[in-house]
Amino acid sequence: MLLVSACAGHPDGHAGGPQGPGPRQVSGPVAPPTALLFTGFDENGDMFVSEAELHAGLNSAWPTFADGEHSTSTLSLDNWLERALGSADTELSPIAFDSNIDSVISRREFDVRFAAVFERLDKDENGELTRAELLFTPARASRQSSSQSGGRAREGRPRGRPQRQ
Ligand SMILES: [Ca+2]
Ligand SMILES: [Ca+2]
Ligand SMILES: [Ca+2]
Repeated sequence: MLLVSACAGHPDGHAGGPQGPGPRQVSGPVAPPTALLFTGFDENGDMFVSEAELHAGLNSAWPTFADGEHSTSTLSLDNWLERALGSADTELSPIAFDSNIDSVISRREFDVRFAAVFERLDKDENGELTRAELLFTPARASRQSSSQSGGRAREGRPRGRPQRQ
């Protein structure tokens, strides 16, 4: 099934090539899906995302997808997250939001989850996110001990998109 396009044109055959199908090496910092969403909250354009801007952003986002004023279905949230993040994200998955596991996301659960993510990203704890704080520098291919940030013990995770399930 994967062979369908291989015989289409090119008699000189570009099959394979030196680069191969492996994952692309990323050497510099990258913006994770969360960063895409958070930078969009920077309403005054000063390149920082303050807590006030986060709340304002969540306030305006909520009615665009939620089924109700105070709660929403996980499906609606999931659809919105997909648009907002452009990719699945374990930290901002519907499951991560639903802290009481009732399959409904309350407005409070929504806010609490984002506040937690904001706090984690705000490394210097000054109440606003810089672009630098939103970036993520992938660990080198070599194994690194996670002694530095002391945060999540998730080393050995396969490269590529993070998935919990
Ligand atoms: Ca700002
Ligand atoms: Ca819930
Ligand atoms: Ca900060």
